[in-house]
Amino acid sequence: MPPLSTQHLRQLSTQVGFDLVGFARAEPIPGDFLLEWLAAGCDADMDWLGTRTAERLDVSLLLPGARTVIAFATNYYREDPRTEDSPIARYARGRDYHSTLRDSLKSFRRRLKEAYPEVHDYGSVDSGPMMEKVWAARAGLGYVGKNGCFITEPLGSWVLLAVLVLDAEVDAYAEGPTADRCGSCHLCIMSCPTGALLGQGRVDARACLSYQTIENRHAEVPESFRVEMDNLVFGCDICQDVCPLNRRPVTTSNKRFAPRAVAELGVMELAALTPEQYDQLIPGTALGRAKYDGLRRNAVYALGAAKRVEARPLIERLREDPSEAVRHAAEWALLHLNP
Ligand code: B12
Ligand code: SF4
Ligand code: SF4
Repeated sequence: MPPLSTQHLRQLSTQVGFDLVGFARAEPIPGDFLLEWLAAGCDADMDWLGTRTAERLDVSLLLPGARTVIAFATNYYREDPRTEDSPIARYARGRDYHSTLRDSLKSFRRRLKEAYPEVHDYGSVDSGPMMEKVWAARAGLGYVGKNGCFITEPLGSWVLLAVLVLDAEVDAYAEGPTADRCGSCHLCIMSCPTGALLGQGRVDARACLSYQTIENRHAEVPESFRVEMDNLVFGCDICQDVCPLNRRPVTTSNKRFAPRAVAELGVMELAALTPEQYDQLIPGTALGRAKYDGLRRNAVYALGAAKRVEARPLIERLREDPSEAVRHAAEWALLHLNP
């Protein structure tokens, strides 16, 4: 089969709503980045990251005869004065990005099938066994900054990634990551409140407040981290907010990223969320990953960390909450409110 035209694939990518697209040869990924990170325990308890490592490092195990990996990036930044102070990370304020990117990927695959019925593919958005930042780097969309995020020239790091493996060649491949623009800057490392950035883009998830507020919904958040959660309930954007390469964000026109009503709530309202409000506000967003009790636990920590004395009656009520995590958080927050 002759190589597929990257010009044509770029057109399809734009038609389905991706902002950036690039092409990499489907060569194995050197194991050291992932294996050393796992061996050091940086995955915390996200055990799924340590499974299927062979596939993560070699996409031909996911798609026999893999030749090309297409990497896509979608801008999610949206200026919105009503939600600028939201304690929810920017990427999670609108519709769940997984469904937004999956819908684009599905449309892309449909068009690909129509144009090239003999080509097979394997796609992934976030949860698949693929190292998306590595593929985005290889496909020439940008590079991994010291903040561990993937940084593009036109859109900074306010992008989400998706990848598609093909068993066909394309007519042009990227040369690899774009030039590292961090230089001697280390603002993100200095600003990370919990020391989770280890240098060279490595992130220790155990210390990252994104992990603690989203993935760690069972155990308590370590005490030394709780005090840093004063306006963080779901995810953390600190190391992106301080990055000079994010100083000129571009507002996306994709309405799916428009902040939803939940992003207008403050920490106090999130701590007081009722099950009915949860059912009304959360489905369709990414916030469901933290679950009802996880979100409220985080919000209660945040009230304690910010010493919000006006929240005392609410926190006292939450000491009797059916959720153990919320009760514990309330006990801690009350201690913290006391002078
Ligand atoms: C596990 C995970 C997390 C964990 C661990 C973070 C981490 N950096 O590993 C936690 C829960 C902490 C997390 C947090 C966040 N995440 Co996350 N996460 C992932 C996930 C599922 C896997 C990442 C992984 O494989 N890590 C293992 C390490 C070893 O690999 P790595 O991250 O790729 O980093 C190494 C390599 O890239 C290598 N490298 C760098 N350049 C190159 C070049 C080449 C050629 C090669 C070979 C290697 C190489 O060096 C890096 C350091 O060792 C990806 C989705 C996916 N399937 O890839 C999303 C993903 C990385 N997350 C994403 C987002 C949005 C976030 C948050 C911003 C959310 C938030 N606001 O709270 C934060 C950012 C935290 C941070 N500073 O990085 C986006 C990133 C978008 C972007 N622009 O970077 C992704 C890609 C999801 C998506 N589909 O868009 N996340
Ligand atoms: S997301 Fe927050 S806690 Fe995690 S590395 Fe960045 S600044 Fe640190
Ligand atoms: S803050 Fe500085 S060091 Fe960190 S990612 Fe941005 S440019 Fe690189």
